Amino acid sequence: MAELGYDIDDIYEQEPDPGLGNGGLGRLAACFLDSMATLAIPATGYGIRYDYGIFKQTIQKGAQVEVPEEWLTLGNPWEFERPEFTIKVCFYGKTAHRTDKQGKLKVDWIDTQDVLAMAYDTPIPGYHNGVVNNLRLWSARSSAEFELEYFNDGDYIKACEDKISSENISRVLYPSDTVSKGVELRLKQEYFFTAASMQDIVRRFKAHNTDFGTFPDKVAIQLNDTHPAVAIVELMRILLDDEDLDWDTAWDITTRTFAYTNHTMLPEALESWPVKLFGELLPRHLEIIYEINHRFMAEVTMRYPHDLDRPRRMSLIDERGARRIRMSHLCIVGSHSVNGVSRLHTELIKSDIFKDFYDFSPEKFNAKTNGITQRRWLKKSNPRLSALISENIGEGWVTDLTELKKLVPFAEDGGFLDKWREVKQANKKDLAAYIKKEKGVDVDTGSIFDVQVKRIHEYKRQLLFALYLVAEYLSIKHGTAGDFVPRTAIIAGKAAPSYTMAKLTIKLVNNIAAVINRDPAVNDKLKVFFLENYRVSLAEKIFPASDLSEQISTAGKEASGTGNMKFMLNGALTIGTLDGANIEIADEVGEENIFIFGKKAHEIQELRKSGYDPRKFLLNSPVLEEALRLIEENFFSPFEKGIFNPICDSLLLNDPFMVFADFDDYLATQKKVSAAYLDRNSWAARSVLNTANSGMFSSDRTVSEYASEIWDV
Ligand code: HTE
Repeated sequence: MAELGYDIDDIYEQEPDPGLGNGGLGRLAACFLDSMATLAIPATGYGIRYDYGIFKQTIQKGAQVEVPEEWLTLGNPWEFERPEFTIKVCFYGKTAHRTDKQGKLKVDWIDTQDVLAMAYDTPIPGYHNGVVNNLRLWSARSSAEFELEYFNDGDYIKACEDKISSENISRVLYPSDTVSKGVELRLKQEYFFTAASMQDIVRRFKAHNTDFGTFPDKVAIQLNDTHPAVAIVELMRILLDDEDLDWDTAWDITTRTFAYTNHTMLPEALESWPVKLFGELLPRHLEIIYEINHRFMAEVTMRYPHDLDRPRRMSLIDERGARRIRMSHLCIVGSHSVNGVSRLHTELIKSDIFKDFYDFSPEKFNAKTNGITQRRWLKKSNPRLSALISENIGEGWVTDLTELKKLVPFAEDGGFLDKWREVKQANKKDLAAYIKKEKGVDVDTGSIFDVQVKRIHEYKRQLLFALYLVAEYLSIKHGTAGDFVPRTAIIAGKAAPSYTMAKLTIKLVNNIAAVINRDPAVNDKLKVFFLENYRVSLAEKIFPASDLSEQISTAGKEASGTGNMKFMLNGALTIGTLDGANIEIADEVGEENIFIFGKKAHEIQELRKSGYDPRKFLLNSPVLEEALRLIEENFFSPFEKGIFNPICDSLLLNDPFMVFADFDDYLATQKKVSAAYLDRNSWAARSVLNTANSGMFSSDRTVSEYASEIWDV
């Protein structure tokens, strides 16, 4: 490359991220693909080949502006087009019932409008093991037959319009994380990739097998949340209508094939589709759902004959108001396994949102704590730390992360700790250079790099971090900060374009940053940066350079988190609530090496029940009171008076995420962090212990558990 006059690092920077997901859910799937290939598990990942993945975030006057990212326009060399695997997917139409020659009831789905699914394959190599798995993504193409009909009618323009609209199915990723938008195109996307994938799976099975009774022995399908839930119904349709099996046989095959992972309990994320919309788009599938529900309701009634409310609560159909199909209920009933993504999250789904189902079939429920791939999140993204680790304990950790335990004794080795700090320092210098390039501001690499990177959401409480930064700013201004330990606060993340409060949070952080970074009185002590367009390639620069990981969600809300694990692996210490996988991180690293604060999940529940009054907490916290007042009085918005009122009002009046309830404990814990950082050697030792104890958070461990406990592969 050098001979040709190219710098390989410039080339890397040109490479667009394939941003085909929103946040942790999609990234987890990517880590799983890496682990499945590395563990030599024969597996395929299925999804949509979006023309436009997650939008590119730009910041204008402190606010997020979304721009489409053209990741395919310069060509994508990592994929193979596979026109030979093009599949027809049907929509709309109606069902026709008849009796066949044997007198059996048969159903035909007729007068459909069809779209083609074109396969694009991206090879997923395992690590040094000769295994290559496949990620198969579907792209929508108009179907020739469907066009011809119109062309024959002589309506050329209508035919072209329909061609365009059918190809829109794979045009763009819906950009809200953990919020379900009930729009028809989204349901079309879900059925489109699901139906293509099911046909692909059945075709491959039939190439080598004739007896569908063995289907569950050959095939396991893991549903990544409810987005592909309709796959359960599609397999039933194939087995009943195409393969002529009877209901009980088809249902037994289906439930032994599917397993369901729930990734969140947030009510706004739980998918439900209006029966009317669903029935128009997929009339045959609605009939099958009714039959599944009919039989399931009979079972529930049989089990609890005197409990009239239970069938209503457990029904696949929500009958309150305009009827809707509950996709999570469909997944639970149609699967042999239901799992949560951390220990706490699993306990909560069993006792809360899915309690009735846990009572009904407790054997289905299990926990699979998330993990991350160390090949990307340490070996590739942090080459300096990787080299230091391998020099001392060998390279075994690359495929067995528990090997990192061998680092534990090094936490007491002064010479090693020096080298460990040099690595962190060099990584911080790299990130400082990036920030200087992006923002034009100098960064003190001796300061604590205090980082919160994730989607912007009220439950993740970026506002708690922002209020803390305002409070620190005030304490420096007042001269009450004592010997202040310098901090560089780094925040990044995308807001859903329609999520007003999240976008306003970005604006607030940027405005706070503008004031603080310009104020000479605090300059060598505190800096705040919002880094734009958070994505995997930016994350790879941030984790290796982080000292402190902010994992401050309202307890009970973050199902797991996976960023928390990436920080830990790279030697950052965590400040966090007892939420999601933070609890398991604390268990692994020991309470001396993590900064836990705030109300626990059950305390949050109790506070909610007894009536949370934010003002009570505000009255008892002069620091919080002053920080909030500064925002209210437009100190950070002198030219846009009142813009942050919605934030202040929400925190003050009815905040379901209880920011004020945890503020004082958070502030006190941040003071402990600063004090701890002053002792550079003991901080480095704790940093080593974080990396050393992160072994269980490898996605290799997670995937092995899925393989042996759910898939039996
Ligand atoms: C959880 C996160 C968890 C991650 O899955 C999440 N769930 C969703 N997105 C996430 O990042 C999600 C998105 C849309 C619909 C439903 C759920 O919030 C992987 O680490 O805590 O399990």
